[in-house]
Amino acid sequence: MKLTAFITGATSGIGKATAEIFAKNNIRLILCGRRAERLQELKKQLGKFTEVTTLQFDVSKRDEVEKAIKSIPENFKQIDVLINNAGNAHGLSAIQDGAIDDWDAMLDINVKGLLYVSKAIIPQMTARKSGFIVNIGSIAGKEVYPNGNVYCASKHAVNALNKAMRLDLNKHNIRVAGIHPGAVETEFSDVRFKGDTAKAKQVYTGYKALQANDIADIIYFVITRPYHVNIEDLVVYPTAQASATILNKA
Ligand code: NDP
Ligand code: 8X3
Repeated sequence: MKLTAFITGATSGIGKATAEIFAKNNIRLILCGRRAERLQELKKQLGKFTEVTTLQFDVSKRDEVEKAIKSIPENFKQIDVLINNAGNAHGLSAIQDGAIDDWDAMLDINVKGLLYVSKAIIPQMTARKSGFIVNIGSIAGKEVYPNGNVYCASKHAVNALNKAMRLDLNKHNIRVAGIHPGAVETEFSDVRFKGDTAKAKQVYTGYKALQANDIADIIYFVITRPYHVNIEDLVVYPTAQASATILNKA
């Protein structure tokens, strides 16, 4: 049976790489993000491999989420796999120096956005007694590092929600998995440092960071196990990284 996957944050990085590997393996795709041009380009590229539809919305805007999900075309409506991936860090500073707008963005997008999307999709999974939810957390959800404060809090919340979903959806036969990467070379640091590309580049220099397709491969592996197998929690580091703060840089 052909699977249908709903991927948030598909316009860049881990979400985009996941869309690519899913498309090449004939998974039907609902691709989401705010950047319309990128969504159109993905539809054009990945449409060569599978059926693709796109939804442009901001996960942190509850009305937009509900409206977008209601507008899914009929032949994409049965969602087998939800990849809760959209998210970013905004800023990196001590708690006393943090910008409240950045805090709002991280909690609204990384936590409430994940909840809004999940709330709109879970009922069809419980009704069918089948489905797979993959939550993209972070090592920032497993430990707290200096200046990471609110981003770490948002990813600790994702970690907690991943566990909560496992518990609450267990009796509905729904699989739930959390994947928690260390440093992945994507647009993540450009966003965190608000377009300061030199600073962003620095994050990934002196060692081989994970690449988006390293995580996408793992997501694909996780969702393609036999239905009775649920990989609940994976922490994935680059070899050069031992914790959020220990990096073996040249
Ligand atoms: P990118 O910045 O490359 O991608 C982020 C994606 O999230 C984009 O597609 C962006 O799309 C989407 N997004 C961001 N804000 C919103 C929003 N308000 N509404 C809808 N979509 C949004 O980063 P990554 O691929 O690295 O990040 C993906 C996930 O992985 C995030 O949850 C991140 O926290 C997590 N992660 C990343 C790590 C890293 O080192 N890179 C490590 C651990 C976890 P658009 O702008 O078009 O809306
Ligand atoms: C991204 C990894 O270490 O910058 O979640 O928080 S880190």
